[in-house]
Amino acid sequence: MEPMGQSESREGELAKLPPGQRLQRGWPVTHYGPVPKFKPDRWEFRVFGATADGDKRCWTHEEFSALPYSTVVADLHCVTKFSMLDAEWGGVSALAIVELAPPAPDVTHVMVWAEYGFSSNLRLTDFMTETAMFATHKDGEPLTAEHGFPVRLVVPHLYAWKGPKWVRGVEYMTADRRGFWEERGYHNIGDPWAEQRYSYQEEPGDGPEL
Ligand SMILES: Nc1nc2c(c(=O)[nH]1)N[C@H]1C(S)=C(S)[C@@H](COP(=O)(O)O)O[C@H]1N2
Ligand SMILES: [Mo]
Repeated sequence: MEPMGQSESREGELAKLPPGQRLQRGWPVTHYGPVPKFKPDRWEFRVFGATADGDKRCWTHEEFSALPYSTVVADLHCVTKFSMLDAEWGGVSALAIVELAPPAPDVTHVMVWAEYGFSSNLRLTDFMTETAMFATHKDGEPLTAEHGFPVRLVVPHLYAWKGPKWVRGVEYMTADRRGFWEERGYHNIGDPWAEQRYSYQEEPGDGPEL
């Protein structure tokens, strides 16, 4: 018998893995392209598109840092099949952003935009979940540059590509449009529990025509 440490049992950990995923110790860096350089005086976080009042919202880094801070403990599932469990993400919840910048009633999807034009689309219902978070911190420490400093999105119930690092804005949309990886063969919805990895698995209604 193995001694049970203070961390949870191996069985408990394995039960948290979506199908086809394996446990990852440590935190690898996974993304396409270079790590952007943070320029505090040029940085802003924008909410635009179909807002309720038609106006954009814009926060400087200082203003964004002063928004309500909360934490969520959640797992990260990469479609390349590793999962990192029990990260504590700190930052501004997606629900807080929606409250500060309400979408128009006919908004169905959001596009989350990051540096260099990286983007990911989400259904509004996936975006507006209690655990979706614009994270600035992990386990109490500010994010490092390669993990998305100053802000990355985490949407724990979807594959991790749905959470851009280096986020710069949110676009409210009244129709769905594919983001960066969704245009390049990845599933439009990306539920790891249903193993929605690739766009060829999509059912009618899961996404816009390819
Ligand atoms: N801007 C940007 N964000 C991104 C990606 C990317 O290519 N560009 N890759 C995603 C993928 S596929 C994963 S698995 C996670 C990895 O986050 P990590 O490097 O902090 O582990 O970032 C996501 N966010
Ligand atoms: Mo990934």
